Formats: sequence, structure tokens, C-alpha cells
Amino acid sequence: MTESLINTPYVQQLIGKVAGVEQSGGNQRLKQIVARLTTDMFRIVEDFDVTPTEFWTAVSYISRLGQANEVGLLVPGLGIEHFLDLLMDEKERQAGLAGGTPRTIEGPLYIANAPLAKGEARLDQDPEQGEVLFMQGQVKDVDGKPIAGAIVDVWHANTKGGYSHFDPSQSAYNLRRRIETDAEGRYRFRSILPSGYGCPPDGPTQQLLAGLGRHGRRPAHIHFFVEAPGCRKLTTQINIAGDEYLHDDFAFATRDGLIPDVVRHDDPAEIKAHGLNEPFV
Ligand code: MBD
Ligand code: FE
Repeated sequence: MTESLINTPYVQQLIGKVAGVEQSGGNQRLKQIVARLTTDMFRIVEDFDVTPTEFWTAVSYISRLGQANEVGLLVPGLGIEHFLDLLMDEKERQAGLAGGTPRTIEGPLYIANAPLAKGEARLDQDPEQGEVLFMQGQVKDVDGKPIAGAIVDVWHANTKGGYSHFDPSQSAYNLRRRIETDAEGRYRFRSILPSGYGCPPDGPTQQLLAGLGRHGRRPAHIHFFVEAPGCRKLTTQINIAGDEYLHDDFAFATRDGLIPDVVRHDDPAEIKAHGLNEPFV
């Protein structure tokens, strides 16, 4: 086994130059991270004896990932978003701030500024037939006190697993709303039951996953941000029980406490009695 080139004075100096270590300008933290990143990249090339062909294949892959706007899609597939959640859980635990609804990843498909409603909303605005879904809940602080005026920002896919603003067949903000909780901290919405998401089959994310022998599927889920003045922001999701990918999510977002019971009603009159029957205008 030959000595690593990385430890030679010349390569150490090279890494320092790459990261601007001796330059007075710039950002110290950025320099530290770039130096580490450079070292780790050099290490991979050396340890795996990466050939120039392999190297340029990787460069081309990263370019295509960006061109396809799939960087934010590969990231959860590599488990990094979930790992950030684990780190934040641990930090909160150490600070004595644990408790409440578990967090889970945001993903790449959030759009800000969805229509704002008070207390309740209907999310489905396109003429799509789907199983009618009602969800209701109460926003409480970690001591169990209801929070009036909290914002529940909810977004989810349609019955084909597509999200408005990314799927051109849907109208703007379809299946996306912000709901302000009422005096008792309650919110309620009507929508359609989403289907699971699948990575674009011809895209670079799916290509890498296939190379790992993995699929790019997510179980049916609904995303939430919950925010209130003076409180930490909660980013979470619920999963729809019964989905075949419930515990086999390519983005690793399924967590205990985020799989509510889904109660099915067959009688249309009973569904109608839940209200929110007016189509969105
Ligand atoms: C999604 O709908 C999603 O929530 C994540 C995390 C990744 C891809 C699609
Ligand atoms: Fe999603």
C-alpha cells in the first residue's frame, strides 16, 4: 500500500489554496467546509482509484441533475434531509425541548403564499374525481395549551401523485392552502385523498436510484408547516395508512406518530354532512 498523496505537503497546500485559507477576504466557515469537502473528494478519488472516465461521468451527472431541477429531489433520496431531522431532534432533546408532533422532512415541492383561510378550507379546486378526504385537528403548544391564530400550511399531491406548480395539468395552488386556527386552535379541511409520489422515471434521480437497485417511490402523504408567534416552526407530514410504500419511503420520512387512522364513510349523505361542499371559487 502506497502512502496517501493527500498527506503530502504539496496537496495539503493545494487544499488550502482551493479553500482560500490564506486569503483575508471571504467567510471563515465556508473556507473550513470547502477545505473539508475538497479533502473528502480527493480521498474518494484516491481510495476508489476513480478513473478519468468515471470522474467525467459524475461531472456530467451533476450537471444533468441541476438542469432537470432535481437536486432537491436527490437530497431526500440520499437520506440527508432525514438525517437533519435526527440532528434537530437530538438538539431539542438535549435542550429539554422534546415533545409534540414529530417533525419530518419538507421535500422539494413546497410553494409559499398559498391562499389563506380562517378555520377551515377546501383544498381541491380542479375538477378531479378522488376519494373525499376530511382532516381536522387542534394546534397546541408543548404544554397542551391550544393556540389560536396559528397558521397550518398544508400541501399534497393529487390522485396521480402530482403537485400543482410542478405538474402543468393542475391549476395554481391546487391542493395547497394556509389555514388560520380558530379561537380553540382548531383547523379543518376538505380535500381529495392523495396518491403516492414517484420520481420522474427518466430523470437523473431515478437513474441513480436504479443504479443502487432502489425505487423512487413515496407513500401517500400530506405535508404541513405549523407556525405561531413565539413558537418553533414545525415541519411535518402525515402518511396514509395502508399504502404499500408506507414503510419503504425512498425519502425516509415515515415516522411513528405520523400515521393517523383513516376512517372511511360510504354514505354520500354522511360525507355531505361534513360540510365544505361548495367548490372552490
Ligand atoms: C415528494 O412529494 C416529497 O414529499 C419528497 C420529500 C420528495 C419527493 C416528492
Ligand atoms: Fe410530498
